[in-house]
Amino acid sequence: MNEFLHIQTRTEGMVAIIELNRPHVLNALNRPMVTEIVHAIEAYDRNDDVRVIVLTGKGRAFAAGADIDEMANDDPITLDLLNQFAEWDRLALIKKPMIAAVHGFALGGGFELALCCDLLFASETAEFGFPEVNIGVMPGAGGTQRLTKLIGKTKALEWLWTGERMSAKTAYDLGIVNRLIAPELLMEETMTFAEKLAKQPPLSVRFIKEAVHKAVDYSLYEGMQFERKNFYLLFASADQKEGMQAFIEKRKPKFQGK
Ligand code: CO8
Repeated sequence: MNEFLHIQTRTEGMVAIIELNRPHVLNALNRPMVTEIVHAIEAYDRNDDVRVIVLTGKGRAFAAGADIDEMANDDPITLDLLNQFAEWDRLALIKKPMIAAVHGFALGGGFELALCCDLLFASETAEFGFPEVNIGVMPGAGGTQRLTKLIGKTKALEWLWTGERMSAKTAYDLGIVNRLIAPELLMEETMTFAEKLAKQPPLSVRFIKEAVHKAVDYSLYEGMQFERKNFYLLFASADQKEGMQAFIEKRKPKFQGK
């Protein structure tokens, strides 16, 4: 039973929606909540029925960052022993597509959580940022790395140093956000996309994700070798046979995820 999340599946169980549910503190991420988020995502990653995972927030924020009340009196040794970021690291191993549907604030750890997702759909009124510098710290769950890889060193430094909030439009222009959506249509449009993605052949979707992630971390040559291996591997799947046969027979393919 989750204390800090509201969870449901839609589209015949193919799309899982994980809603952060601590709206009275703008979904500030305390440690048990992060554990719940990671466990819920991992469980859906293992569930054969689920093909796409959507993450969103209840109330007027996606998440306004790590819970400042919880960590205000921490010291470095406590933090090291807690080793809380080991849980965040596991999000990088999720194989299924994850979409963040962001409205309101996505700040600090909340922005980092959104950046752990593969795609980011934002309401036009969403606001992003890394305000950690304003409270004497810095991002700790991948923010400096993921933002820099997305928008480059000089722009990332400016946002990280000033701690200023970025409008959804700016985040879109910088290539952080995939789609800008009217607030009242955010979930509807996210679900339309998620349902479309859920009907794509799951193994292709998974291997494409893996290969694209390697492109971010590997040199072009290493990334290309990895991509090629996954391309060859897909020819062992029933969905490849079905997909190509359906093309030849001019009919719609039926994919089974095998
Ligand atoms: N932690 C704890 N409580 C919070 C947080 C937070 N991050 N953000 C908001 N709240 C609480 C407020 O204290 C307030 O509670 P109460 O009603 O009991 O006073 C309630 O949420 C509503 O907030 P506000 O009244 O402040 O609402 P406003 O609309 O006036 O302001 C803001 C909204 C601008 C978002 C403001 O709340 C704010 O600045 N929040 C803090 C943002 C921030 O600094 N985030 C970064 C935190 S540090 C971090 O994320 C480090 C990441 C490290 C790794 C992650 C590990 C999980």
